Amino acid sequence: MNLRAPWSTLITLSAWLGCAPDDVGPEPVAGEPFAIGPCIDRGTTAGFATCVESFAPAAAASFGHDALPDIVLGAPQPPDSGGGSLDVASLGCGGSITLGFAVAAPNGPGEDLIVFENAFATGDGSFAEPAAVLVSDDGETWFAFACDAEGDEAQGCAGVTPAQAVSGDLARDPEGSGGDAFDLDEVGLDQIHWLRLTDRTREHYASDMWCQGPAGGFDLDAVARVHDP
Ligand SMILES: [Ca+2]
Ligand SMILES: [Ca+2]
Repeated sequence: MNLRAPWSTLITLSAWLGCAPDDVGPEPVAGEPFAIGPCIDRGTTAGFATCVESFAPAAAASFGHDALPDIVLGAPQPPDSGGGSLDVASLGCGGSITLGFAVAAPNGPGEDLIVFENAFATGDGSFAEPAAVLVSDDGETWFAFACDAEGDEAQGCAGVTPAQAVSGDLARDPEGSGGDAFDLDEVGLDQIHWLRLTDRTREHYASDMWCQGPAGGFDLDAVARVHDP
């Protein structure tokens, strides 16, 4: 029967990426890590992260969690007006999420990855809820981009620059996408399959002011890969 072929393909791909079909569920529990899989190529979303490998939000955070994993996969969703997107999942202060790419994100010319949070413009910059970015090709050895979360501009962190993209194609072009872009040259990798974000909002503000409630900390919209393999 033809039914066997796609299922066996799914298992093979998922095992290779470390997201087994059995990883689906259970329902998110605030403050407890869990995995959502499998990490399959979702076709039209292949230029973006295609699975959530694990999620460990802060206990208070819950915004968008009922829509995981889809809410953080595929292209970013720009806001209708004013502030940042609400098509996000909040990590809470110190929370972490690990995303997978069924199709590797290669190190091409210039920037290679773009992280979209819902930062929005203010008088002299943006309202940022920064996160440190780590990447891995095999899911075991991780490389961190330098993130100066305690600095005024949170240089090198995600969650700093407002999104500008209004389409999936534009969201993969750092020239017009907005968001925060990262070049794999900085960590010396030829490609990656995994990207981890760890909230650093508490460190950025040196207080828990933006850690409270269901939408505290970094709010993840999407992660794009700039280049095709
Ligand atoms: Ca590059
Ligand atoms: Ca935010």
